Amino acid sequence: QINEAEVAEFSVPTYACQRRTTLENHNAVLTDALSLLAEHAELSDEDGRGVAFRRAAAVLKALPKPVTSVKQLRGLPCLGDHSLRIIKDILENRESSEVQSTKQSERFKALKVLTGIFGVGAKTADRWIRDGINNLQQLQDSGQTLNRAQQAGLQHYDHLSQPVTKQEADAIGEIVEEAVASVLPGARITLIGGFRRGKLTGHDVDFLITHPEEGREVGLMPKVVSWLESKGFLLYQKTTRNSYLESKDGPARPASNMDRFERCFSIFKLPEEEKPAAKHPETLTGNVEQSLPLTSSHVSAEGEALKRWRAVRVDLVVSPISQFAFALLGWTGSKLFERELRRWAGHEKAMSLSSHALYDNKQVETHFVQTPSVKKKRVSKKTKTCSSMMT
Ligand code: DCP
Ligand code: MG
Repeated sequence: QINEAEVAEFSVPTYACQRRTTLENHNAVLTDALSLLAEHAELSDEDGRGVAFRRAAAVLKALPKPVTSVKQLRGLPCLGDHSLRIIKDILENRESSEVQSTKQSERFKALKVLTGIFGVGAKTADRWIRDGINNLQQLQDSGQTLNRAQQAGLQHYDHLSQPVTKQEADAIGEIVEEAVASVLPGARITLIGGFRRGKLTGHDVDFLITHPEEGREVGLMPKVVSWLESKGFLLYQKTTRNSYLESKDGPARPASNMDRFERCFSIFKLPEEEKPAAKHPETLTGNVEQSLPLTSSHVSAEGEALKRWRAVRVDLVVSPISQFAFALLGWTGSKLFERELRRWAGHEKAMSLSSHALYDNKQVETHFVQTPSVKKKRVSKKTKTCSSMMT
């Protein structure tokens, strides 16, 4: 019999948002394995399993040193039987057969390549795989109809599958800053997403834009986009407008975790500094632009100056200043941290958190009205802006 006190080596709070978050991961081998299974579950429409693996990985990431035995994990939260089995396998046999077979499965490889195309989600990839499409070449040969996003995603696949560096994110930040300052002096931009958490690379660059005067941000995005387009910085863009106040279920209760800010999904054409033979790693599947170097170039009519550039995914979000704190919090991530923060707010504090506001559920309840036919929750005007409730 093992003495519990002896083996309870680590203490980790239940919710990921209650843990000190660090970029230093002492258990990368284990968390990579669990993250791979999470990714596989997410791509297979098994979100529940996906979250379970993500939570288990997050617990291991929070540990101050490498785990050497499953006994050390006794009493830790979020480690289900399945995750523990994987961990045990790796600790005892150096690898997990389930992880290995998942990684090597043709279906997983195909899902990864196809969903790696900007604009392609798990459902579309699954449909294509059922039609016998497993890679980019087969997709191109198939004559499948692609939407505008997917066409751009396929065209710039090689660039977009390379991680974006902090240096590139900063260079894009300067361009966005200039765009925003030109169309609305006084407007502010903030780097959000993974780079705000201190990550050194990311799959895209995210920016939050606001103006210190409420309302001045209205109509800003189309102007920023026009400016960027006029200077040739955009290879693709799609803007979705702000639908927060017009949503039918009221501003307090977004139907999904997706926020309703005005947002621009784009692919930037980032000019690269001219330096001799910038070396990039080989691409994994690079079927489309195989003959092209990673950095594309234009030769002018005179055949001089090579203008090198690279495609980068950039997300722009505009928030009114009254919701800025919530937008900043909601867009800093990670996705699991945000999910856990909302869960903690709801379960432990009886509050509803979104990227727009924080509501005290008890106070909101008092404003609910009940219509005769259906029980419909409505929020009175009084509770619409609740920045003051943020404690
Ligand atoms: N986010 C969210 N809900 C959305 C969109 C984003 O909660 N509908 C949050 C969580 C993310 C952050 O915004 O952390 C940015 O989204 P990304 O997908 O860009 O994720 P990261 O920036 O964290 O990672 P990466 O480095 O891969 O870009
Ligand atoms: Mg990001």
